[in-house]
Amino acid sequence: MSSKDDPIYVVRPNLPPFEEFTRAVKTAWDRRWLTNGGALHQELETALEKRFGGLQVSLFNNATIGLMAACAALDLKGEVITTPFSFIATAHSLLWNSLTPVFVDIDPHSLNIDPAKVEAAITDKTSAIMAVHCYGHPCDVEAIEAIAKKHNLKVIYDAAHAFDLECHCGNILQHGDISVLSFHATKVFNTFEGGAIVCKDPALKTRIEQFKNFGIVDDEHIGQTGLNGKMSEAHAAMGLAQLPHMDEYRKGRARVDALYRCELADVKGIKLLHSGAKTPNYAYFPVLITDECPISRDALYDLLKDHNIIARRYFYPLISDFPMYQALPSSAPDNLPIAQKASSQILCLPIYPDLSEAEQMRVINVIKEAS
Ligand code: T4K
Repeated sequence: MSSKDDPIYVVRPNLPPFEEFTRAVKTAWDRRWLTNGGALHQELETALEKRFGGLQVSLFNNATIGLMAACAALDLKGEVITTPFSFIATAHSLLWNSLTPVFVDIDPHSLNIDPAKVEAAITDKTSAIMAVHCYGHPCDVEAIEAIAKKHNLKVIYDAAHAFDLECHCGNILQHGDISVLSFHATKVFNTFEGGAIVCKDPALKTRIEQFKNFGIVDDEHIGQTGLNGKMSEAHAAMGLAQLPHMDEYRKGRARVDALYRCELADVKGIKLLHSGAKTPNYAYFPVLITDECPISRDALYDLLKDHNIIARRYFYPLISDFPMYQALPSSAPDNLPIAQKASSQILCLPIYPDLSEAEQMRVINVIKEAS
């Protein structure tokens, strides 16, 4: 039973019944097989491949290492066009591969990378586009793919927010050369920490599998400067225990999404965003606190905190404003006016499957009273 003063966080991890997790993990105990591609790892990988309609899945210990592996597996060089409006891991994966991020502005409605700006930023050094389905709102995949095809570029989707997300042509993960999912505790599907690379090409999956296992080809050969990106059996057990509950989790988040939309639709200065997905995953509930709102975004964020409601400003500051990116020519604020504005107005409200109506009304009432 929660009290009226208990903290309400932006997200809380989905948790299956504890015994379902321990039952799964006990099988690894009994086998004394804890990591390095064990039976649970294999079972989760196969279950996800089936769920994703036959795409190739390679499990990882988190999405950040997955993004780094994706760049290495595609042998990217030079510049990669990307969005400044994301979690820092998106761009860090490029720096770790000695690639230069080239930031382009975002679309004001989806807050995803704007394909029209992508084309203008292509140079003879560009090797790829790294786009993000921010908040589980699909990118304009067709436009991105047309540009990539025309200019012979690779496409990586940072799909950290995009588990169980369908655009009008089906599973969003079928697009691009590679998509990278996050299974972090705060994500729609979690394995405590974890992630996966999804691709179509079995040969590419083989390179990725070797990369995540130190680059080992066989017991006498190392093919690449790989990393340790493996998912353990305990993490895979958590994933297997979560999978049967995904529909109920989605329904819970859809209920929360619907109540916000109903209660906040007419609140002055609160702009609701729309996912544009055929089947949304309701991963986040972002709103923009616009200039018409009587209270600023930061004042509302602080006010919610005073009520023990821990909303988050995903994504403020912009990646391009952090020290290791600031000096890049593409980081200049006048190159990114829409992203700058969105970053100053964004607020992600609490959403998770078991957020109760009473808890959610606490959030809504603070916003309504302030607006
Ligand atoms: N690309 C994108 C677009 C991403 O958003 C992310 C990660 C990545 C790549 C990289 O994925 P991973 O390498 O992590 O797989 C969180 C997450 O740590 C991060 O995974 C996520 N994006 C990012 C958007 O959010 P923080 O620093 O905001 O997390 P934290 O610890 O403040 O947690 C948020 C709230 O969740 C807390 O206020 C309370 C609640 N919480 C958190 C944890 C960890 C719980 O209730 N239980 C928990 O166990 O980064």
